[in-house]
Amino acid sequence: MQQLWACAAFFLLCLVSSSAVSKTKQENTKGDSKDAGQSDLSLATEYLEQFYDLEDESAGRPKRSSDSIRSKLKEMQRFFRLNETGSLDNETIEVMKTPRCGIPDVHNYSPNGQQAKWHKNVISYSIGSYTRDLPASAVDHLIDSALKVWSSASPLSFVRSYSQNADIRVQFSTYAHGDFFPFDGPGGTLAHAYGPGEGIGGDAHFDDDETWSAGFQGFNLYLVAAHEFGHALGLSHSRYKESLMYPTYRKRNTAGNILSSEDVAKIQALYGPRRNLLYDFSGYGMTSLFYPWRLKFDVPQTRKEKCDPDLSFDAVTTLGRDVLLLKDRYLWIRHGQLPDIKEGPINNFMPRMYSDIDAAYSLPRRKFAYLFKGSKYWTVKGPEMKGGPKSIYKLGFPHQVKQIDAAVHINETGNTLFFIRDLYWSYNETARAMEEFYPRNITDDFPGISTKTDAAVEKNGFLYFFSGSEVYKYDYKQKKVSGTEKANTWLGC
Ligand SMILES: *[C@@H]1O[C@H](CO)[C@@H](O)[C@H](O)[C@H]1NC(C)=O
Ligand SMILES: *[C@@H]1O[C@H](CO)[C@@H](O)[C@H](O)[C@H]1NC(C)=O
Ligand SMILES: *[C@@H]1O[C@H](CO)[C@@H](O)[C@H](O)[C@H]1NC(C)=O
Ligand SMILES: *[C@@H]1O[C@H](CO)[C@@H](O)[C@H](O)[C@H]1NC(C)=O
Ligand SMILES: *[C@@H]1O[C@H](CO)[C@@H](O)[C@H](O)[C@H]1NC(C)=O
Ligand SMILES: [Ca+2]
Ligand SMILES: [Zn+2]
Ligand SMILES: [Zn+2]
Repeated sequence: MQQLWACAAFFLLCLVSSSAVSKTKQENTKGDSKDAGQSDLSLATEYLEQFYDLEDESAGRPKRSSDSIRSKLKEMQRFFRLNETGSLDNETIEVMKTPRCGIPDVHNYSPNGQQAKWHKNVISYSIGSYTRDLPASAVDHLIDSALKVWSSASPLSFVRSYSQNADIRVQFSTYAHGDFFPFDGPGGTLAHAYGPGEGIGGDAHFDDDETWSAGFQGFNLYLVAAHEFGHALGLSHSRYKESLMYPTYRKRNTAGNILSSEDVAKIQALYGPRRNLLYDFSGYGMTSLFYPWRLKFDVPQTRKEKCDPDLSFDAVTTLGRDVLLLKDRYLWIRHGQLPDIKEGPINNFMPRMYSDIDAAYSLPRRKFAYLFKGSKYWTVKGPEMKGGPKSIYKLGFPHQVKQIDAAVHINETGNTLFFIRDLYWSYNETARAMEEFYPRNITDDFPGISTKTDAAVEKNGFLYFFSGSEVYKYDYKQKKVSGTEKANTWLGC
């Protein structure tokens, strides 16, 4: 009887699935085939922008050529060992649709020509938030097991911490969660992690719109976490399908060893071979053996004291719901409500950007920020700079201008204001041209703003001018300063 039911159910399933197949086939032949081609093309360009550094077209300024798409496509096909056709064949589309890690395949973890690594062997980790899919104890266990994958192949060991300052902080989030990598709902990107470093360095984020499991349903948390921890320790993506560091997800047996010989070689190239702590004392300082925590202080302490009353900023901009604040080589990202702040050296968020940004602004309708340094500016979307630096003279500045003090986009007018000493320029983002009759005198148009401006940002209908450790809150409908505050209140101090 049970068997009969199974058969009946199976038969029904067959009917349903074959009708589903013929239905989609009909739709395909009936529907405009250009639509399918179009959606594949937009999938492909988004994919290449996210993982292969393809320049973003909607950044406006320079047009992207079909040649650059073709060459990026070939680069992607080379990475995945597909035929390098430079066209969107079925295998290529298939790979692009496979759920994967959010870290680019061309991500450069060695901005200084030196691969980032932890300069200590005992690394702390904390679990800041949990998924709804699994009991907390199961998450604890899977995270612990995923770290053991690496400690069993290297001299590293991992200790659980309950502090905000753990080296590797694990969190589950959906969509925008306070860094440059918003998640994308079910499928697509599963997780991402930052390479070794202060602040956000080493942290691993998991998309909680995925179904996480300890087995074969949805995505296996142990497998994905072990991959992400590879990034947290300094490894980049592998082209070898057998490697744990291969970018796309594949269901596989989790019982045995999940590292390929390449994964082992890469982790040992960074940290050396695994040592048996009980017996092998060779080449291992007695101090570090008996006081492993001492090694923690090998990491240079460059974190800014954010509640210093004299703290000032070089540049401030909103980006979606976030506020980015930059100072020297440090970046804070304030996500939504205080006190959710992510922080770290700029190049930990953006591998090719280092320090001393002069000004920054963002266009809310496009999801871009522009960062200015000297006579150059960069476009930022996601974790990557989009293309190389561009010249500010292309925006219409005269050559006497060598540096911009502050920039702010005014959402209501669609113009961006650039502040340079006691003058300001107005750039029309729709016309992509500097407005006529500028520059104008700042003090004439912004009464009360007379000192040099370090940074400016618009928020909730007010303009905020940062000058040293002071912030002037300017009401531009009333044309007057309506209050002042300390710059560090923007970091919740
Ligand atoms: C590559 O191209 C050859 C010949 O066109 C074809 O036989 C093969 O299946 C292709 N391989 C892949 C991975 O697309
Ligand atoms: C690619 O897929 C389409 C539809 O899925 C099919 O019609 C076509 O024959 C496939 N092409 C190749 C080269 O496999
Ligand atoms: C910008 O202005 C548009 C209308 O001009 C409005 O719909 C949108 O909410 C504003 N965005 C922000 C971030 O203020
Ligand atoms: C910006 O340029 C557009 C198109 O040329 C124009 O319609 C608009 O009025 C300009 N905006 C401002 C604030 O001048
Ligand atoms: C701007 O206005 C102030 C006050 O009126 C004046 O002292 C200053 O010289 C002006 N700057 C320029 C460049 O015109
Ligand atoms: Ca996702
Ligand atoms: Zn990855
Ligand atoms: Zn993230």
